[in-house]
Amino acid sequence: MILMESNKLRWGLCYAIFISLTLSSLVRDLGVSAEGVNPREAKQLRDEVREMFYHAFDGYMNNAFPLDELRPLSCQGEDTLGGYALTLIDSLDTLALLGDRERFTSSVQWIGKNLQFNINKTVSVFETTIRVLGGLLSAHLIASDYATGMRIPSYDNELLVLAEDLARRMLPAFDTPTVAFFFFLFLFQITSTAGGGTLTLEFGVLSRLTNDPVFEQVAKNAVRGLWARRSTLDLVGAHINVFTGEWTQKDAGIGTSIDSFYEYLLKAYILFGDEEYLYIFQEAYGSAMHHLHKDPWYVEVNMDSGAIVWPVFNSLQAFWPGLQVLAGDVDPAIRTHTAFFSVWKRYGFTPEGFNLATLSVQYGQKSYPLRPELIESTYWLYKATRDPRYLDAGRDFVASLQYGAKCPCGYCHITDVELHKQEDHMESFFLAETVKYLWLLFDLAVDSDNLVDNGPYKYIFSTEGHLLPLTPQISLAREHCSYFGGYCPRNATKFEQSNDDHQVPEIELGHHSNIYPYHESFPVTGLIKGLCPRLSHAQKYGLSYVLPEKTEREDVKRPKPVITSRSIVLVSDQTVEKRPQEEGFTSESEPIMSISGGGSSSDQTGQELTLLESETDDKRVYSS
Ligand code: DMJ
Repeated sequence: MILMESNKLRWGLCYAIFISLTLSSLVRDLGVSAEGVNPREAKQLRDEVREMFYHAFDGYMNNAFPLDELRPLSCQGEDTLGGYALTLIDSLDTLALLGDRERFTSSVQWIGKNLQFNINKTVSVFETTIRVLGGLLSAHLIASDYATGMRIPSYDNELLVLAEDLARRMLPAFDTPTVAFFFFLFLFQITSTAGGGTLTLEFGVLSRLTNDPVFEQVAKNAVRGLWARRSTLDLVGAHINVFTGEWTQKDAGIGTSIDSFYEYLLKAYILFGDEEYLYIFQEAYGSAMHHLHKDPWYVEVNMDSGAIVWPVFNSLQAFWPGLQVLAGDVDPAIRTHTAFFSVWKRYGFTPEGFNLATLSVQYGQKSYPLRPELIESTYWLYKATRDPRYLDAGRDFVASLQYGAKCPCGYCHITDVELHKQEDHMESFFLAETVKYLWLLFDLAVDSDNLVDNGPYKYIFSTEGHLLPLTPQISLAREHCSYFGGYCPRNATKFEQSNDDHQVPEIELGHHSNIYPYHESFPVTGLIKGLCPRLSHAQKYGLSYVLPEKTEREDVKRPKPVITSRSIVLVSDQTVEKRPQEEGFTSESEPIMSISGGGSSSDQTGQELTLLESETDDKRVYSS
């Protein structure tokens, strides 16, 4: 047994050295750009991205609307979600961002008059929330507000009414016969962690706009339910059975099936000022950086043992550096972006999976379905650092899309990044996110004169790229740790302790006038617990979370809270816990690495829900 373990250890160490040597040369070889983008070229590129948007948007409107999505090769349409003119809804706030008052107005008016949800449909709760609900809410917030410069005079809350109607139809997905044990339910037994943990922004905004707390509550309980089932390593798995609470897929990672769970923890805190999300984010982020981060890459590990199961980069991981910028952890974000971008440079696109052991495209994961994540992170890093290398990366993205993906009526998925073969499909997120982040990147370099970077509010992007403003109606937070989230650079902060628990203490950011002026290597000093005044959530409220009952690992000797019937419990004695970052990270302390093949990299498996209109009363009947 001991011999086996030491053999494994030897192999693990060899493998680690191999990985670090080969990958660093890959990054070195492929991460360099030719001549930098100058201001004139940035303007041209911004205009080119605008044309890209209209090539695809007009292609959709002329050939597919009112169906959900465009088939850009054959110039036809298809219903892919629920038959709700999905691409139009997903495009609304991009139209507003581009300043296209005419098309924004006519689109909002068409949707207000024609869209209805009283049709029997089977839909994905996750996709419907992030694409349709999020699209309606962001457009409502723009169309109803003078300050955005895009207010529609005749607008009478039509999109908000639709959003509320849609969300109410989804509410039964959160009912559960085991409510005391588990706070949420989806009618399909298995949900991805991202599927259950990516509803808080849209449902929270809706609650604050309608003054009905139910939406916010159910979404928050879903997060609590997931977090309550975390492993002793503070990791969550990829899929969970919502009836039994058992993880059906125990691979923990930052990409496929989990990604936006992390994203929404931090963003929900920033948008709503709700410290519970920050507390969970800090725990989850700290653990991810400890167990999943193999600088500059991220791997998937078994959530219980921490052993590597997937040494694979998957394209959904590429949002992470952007999230790290939002959290104020910029240095590792820069390194990881360079690594991820090296994959793009190698193929001209990022494949869904890239094997870090063989340094080749992961079998069965060759496609690039026009995903935005790497571009999103590029925008955030440019915003944080103003390093021109990110504009150079932007130019590469444009070139790849123009030469490889452009097709007669829009932009095509790439089925194989090595062969650059096109497929007749264009996901709505191409217009909601991919083009939006590209345009924002170059606009930032030109004049930043847009709603997001120079608008009346600070905005949070939903995971679908929809703009959610920190207005007083939505955000209880004042200018607290917003753009530095839960990870504040210590020397850029000033804490004002307040006796009033409800008052959010203010933090002064080192670079206040512009959110992110030039990057000077943020001296990130570790997790700041709770609010920036260094009070942990637990210290402040005496709250902790139920953990699954299981034998504690020898090496995880953290005090566990008392279990009660609810997903939060009171604990009297809270000691400040030492986080993994503070403990230091050495490769010697890593678990033995193992490699396994096969598997899939599908996107979040949206739990499905059939919406049936009841004949007899106002109560809707839902079946899967
Ligand atoms: C989008 O629908 C969202 O960004 C989601 O969070 C992940 N998948 C796609 C983009 O790749």
